[in-house]
Formats: sequence, structure tokens, C-alpha cells
Amino acid sequence: MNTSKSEALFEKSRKRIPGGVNSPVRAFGSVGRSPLFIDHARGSHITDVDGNTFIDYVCSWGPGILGHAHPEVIEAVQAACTKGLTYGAPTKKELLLAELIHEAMPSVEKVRLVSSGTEAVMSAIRVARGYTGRDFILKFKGNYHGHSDGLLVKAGSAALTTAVPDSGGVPASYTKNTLVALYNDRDSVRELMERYPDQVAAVIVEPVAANMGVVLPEEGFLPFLREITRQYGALLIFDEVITGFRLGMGGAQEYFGIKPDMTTLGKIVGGGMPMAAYGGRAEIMDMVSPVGPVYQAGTLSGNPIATTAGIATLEILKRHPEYYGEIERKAKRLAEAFRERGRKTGEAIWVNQVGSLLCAFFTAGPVQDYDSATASDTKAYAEYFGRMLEQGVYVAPSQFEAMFVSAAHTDEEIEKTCKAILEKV
Ligand code: KE4
Repeated sequence: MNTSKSEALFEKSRKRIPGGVNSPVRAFGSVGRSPLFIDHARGSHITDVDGNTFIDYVCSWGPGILGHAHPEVIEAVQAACTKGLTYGAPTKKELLLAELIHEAMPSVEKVRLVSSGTEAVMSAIRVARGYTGRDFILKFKGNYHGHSDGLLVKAGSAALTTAVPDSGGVPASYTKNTLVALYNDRDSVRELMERYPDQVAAVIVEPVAANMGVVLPEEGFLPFLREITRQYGALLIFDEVITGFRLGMGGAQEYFGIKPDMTTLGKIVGGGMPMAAYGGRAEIMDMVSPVGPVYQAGTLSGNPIATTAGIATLEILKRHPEYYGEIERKAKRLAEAFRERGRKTGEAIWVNQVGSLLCAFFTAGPVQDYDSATASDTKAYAEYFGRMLEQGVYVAPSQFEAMFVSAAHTDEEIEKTCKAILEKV
């Protein structure tokens, strides 16, 4: 496969952009290859600057649930652009999107639109502290909630693969209020809540962990978090940046039947444009300026082009509830192919899959928390990544990410991918 143009661009980009990328995981560091520079994408495919085309299972890390460049979304965005790109003033579309979010997730009685998942989580944490008057935040090892200072503690995603799991440049004083428990380990949560009974403002959790690969909540874990936060007067924040509109229109809170106090959203909610959101009970969200004392603002918050892309995406998903069953069926088919490979070759492969989210861990498993996930053989993963790329399949360039199936992936492409998974078996 010729990647000379990507390599040349990477060489130049590294002189102007740290690591040649605007987000670390894109550098292909943990798969030991030079990253592909993408020229365009359509449907289930992406094409790099050398003209190589791949079936894409990164889907831009989640936004691409409809596939790339969905005609209706593009048409809506193009029309919106002719009316101006940003006003810095309220628009009808922000209200429409807020209504769509509330309709899908009734727990989100009020919502603020922001420009990234990091900003959504950072703001939600501030509101939780303002509402409760407490300082501590409890997160889970291996959960990633964006790169705000206080949460870069035992984070997931690329922070799992970079040399320093807890980021440089973050003063210890910024993380002294962050408590870290173990995912799926109730005792670790109970112990911290009992130790700081009236100091925890919120517990923030990925209701399906998708930043240490995909790790599902064990039966009862989420209801336990709902109960213990109520017991101690802490808020429960579901970080649904990945699961929101991914596991269904109602996200993980609908899928698992849990009502969080606050929710953060990103990715799909913006339809691929820079937009995210945080929200929750009205009495909590009324803490936010200009109504309440918690300040949060943003020049491009609720941007008219981004809200157009988000509204178009959510309206298509609303019109096609059958998409969710289809993408889950296809994800199950891929999961089965990985398991078949493990059975036939004896390779240690453990697969977690829920809805259209899955991850093949190169370890015997079971994978149900940070330690079992990070026991995976990242060298084996890198070899798998290279094999898939050579066969025209683009998966996450890191063991600790998710594989995403979109409504644009055809059964034929799923079967081609299964064949690639089973290559040389
Ligand atoms: P952003 O700031 O990247 O929009 O969102 C941060 C975030 C918050 N919460 C969860 C559960 C997330 O998964 C993310 C971001 N996800 C990563 C992929 N694992 C984004 C990819 C990247 O960092 O380049």
C-alpha cells in the first residue's frame, strides 16, 4: 500500500503541530506506524491522500453513526452556511436541539450546548460543585472524560498509551479533589464515599466504558452508583459523550434504565461538527450563569452550523429507529468473527460488544475493568491493526479505543471485514 504522500505530510506537519496531529491518538503511536492523512470520506469509507480507501470503523471516534457525509446532513449544513456561520446570539435551532435532547433523554430537563466533550464535562463538574457546595469528584480508573485538568487522573483513551498516564502540567493541587475508584468494583466506591461522606459533589462515570477499549458495567453496578450517590447526597453524572444516541436515542440511561442527575453529550449530538452538551435537572442547571452563580460561556456555543448538523442527524435517527437494531446485529457479527479467530488460531482474543460498540482485546479475558483491559497484548493489537489496514479496513490505532459500526456499513462490508479478521486462519 503506497502511503508516501501521508508520510511526506506527516514529516512536514510534525514541524508545525506537536506530533503532527491535533489529537494524540491520531499519531498512530501505539501501532508503530505513520498516520494516514485523510482526504475525504463518504458513507462507510474513508480515503487517504494516497488514494487508499478503507472501510472505516473509527467513524471519527463516534460521531459518524450515519456514516460520513450523509446527504441530508450535508444539504442542511450547506443551506445553513449561506445564512452565516455564527452570530453570537440565540437562535431557534438551539431551542430545537435542546428539545430533541430532552425528548430523547427526559432526565435532561435543561441543557447547555458547548463545543467539545471536554468542555461539557468540565462545565458539568463545576455545576455539580456549585450545586452541592462540595469539592470532591469521584471518577473511575480508565474512564476518560476529556482533558480538563482535574480529570486527567488515571484517564483512559490516549492517556492510557502515552508515557505519563497523569498529564504533565497539571499541578497536584488541581487533582487533589479527584478521587479514583475502580470500574465495576463497588467496594472501591463504597470505601471512598464512606471516607468522604459529605465531600463528594459528584460521581462521574462512562455508563459503558469506551476509553479502555469497551468495558460493560456489570449487572447492578450502575444501579449501585445511583443508590450510593443518593445515599450520600452526591450527584450522578453519566458521561454519555460516546453512548449518547449511540446505544439508542436515549443512550445508556435508557438502555440500562438509570436516571442520572446530569448527563454530558458529544460526538453524535453534533453530527460531526464541533458541538457537545451538558444538562440535567432544571434545579441543578439553574445554577448556571446568567440564572445562577456558576459561570460558563462560549463564543461558538450552540453554533448555528453545528446545531444544524446535530438536528439533522438526530432527526434522521428518530425517523429510523430500525438503524439501532441493524448496527447492533452487524457489531455482533464482527464480534463473532473475532471469537472464531481466537478459537481457530488459539490466539487470546476477548471481545466486549454492546449495541454498535465493540472491542477485541488481545488477552484471554474476561475484560471487565482497567487491570484486565490493560493486560492486553498491545503488540498483538498493533500487528492486527496492520493486517486490517493492508486489507482495506481502518480500525482504531490503539487497543484502548472502541470499534464503531454505522448505519452506512453494508452487510457485504461487514462480511469483507469478517474475512479480514479471519485472514490466514
Ligand atoms: P472531546 O473533548 O474529545 O470532544 O470529548 C472528550 C470525551 C469525553 N468523554 C468521553 C466518554 C469521551 O470518549 C471523550 C473523547 N473520546 C476520545 C476517544 N476515545 C476522543 C478522541 C481523541 O481524543 O482524539
